[in-house]
Amino acid sequence: MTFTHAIVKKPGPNFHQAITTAGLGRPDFEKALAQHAAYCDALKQCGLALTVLAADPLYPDGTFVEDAAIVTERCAIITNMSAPSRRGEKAVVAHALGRFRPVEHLAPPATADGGDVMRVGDHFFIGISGRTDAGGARQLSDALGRYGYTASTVPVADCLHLKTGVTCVGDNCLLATAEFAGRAEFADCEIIPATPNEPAGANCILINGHLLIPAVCEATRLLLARLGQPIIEVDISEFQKMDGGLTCLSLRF
Ligand code: CIR
Repeated sequence: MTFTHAIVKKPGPNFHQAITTAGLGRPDFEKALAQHAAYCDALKQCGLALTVLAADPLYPDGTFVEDAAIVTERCAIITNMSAPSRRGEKAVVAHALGRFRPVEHLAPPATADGGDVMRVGDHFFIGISGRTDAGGARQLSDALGRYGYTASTVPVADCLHLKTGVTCVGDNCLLATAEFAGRAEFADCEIIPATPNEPAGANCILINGHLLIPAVCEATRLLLARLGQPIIEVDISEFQKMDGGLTCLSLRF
């Protein structure tokens, strides 16, 4: 599918107060801003027009805008994030998406994060994780079904979100960490096992024939080079300190 737009949100000065389990230290705010700008440039290089939301000090995790919504050609579904500190992030995202798509909302107390939703063709895999519960997955699945898509669930145990460990890198082709590589749920997909010593490398984004991959994942770059698509490396070290990856920094549609 061809994407034309992306929504991003700048990190704010209190970005270091975002949720993290990474143990990689405090992010450097100036560096995060520069990396965010370079990430935006990479999206533009893939042909996307950007809506850039302002940072909001109320939400240190707000830059991880992907978690607030699922966007398809036909609809946007606003999620209900499980982390209490993130629940208020969705209002500004819903408002921005309302310019482009009919907007649906998940009803609490069910929870879901966009990072748990991976699209492959017209099918959506929904991770049941520490962030997305069965009720959230059911509501997402029902809403997607109303717009003509199919969905199924995948248990997530070892990572924050489904897409932390598996992402779509080509037509029906997944780059997957060991947790997901042999899973029956993905039996109909071609699987490229991710490089074990570069777990962050599994979180890539395919945009209009370009592959965005995290910087300093040399083995992953070599692995994906065989797909023959242009590869753009983006350094997101400051976002990785707050458990973020490439996908979570934008909503693409
Ligand atoms: C969080 O824990 O919610 C954020 N610090 C990181 C969210 C990353 N989102 C994603 O991978 N989709």
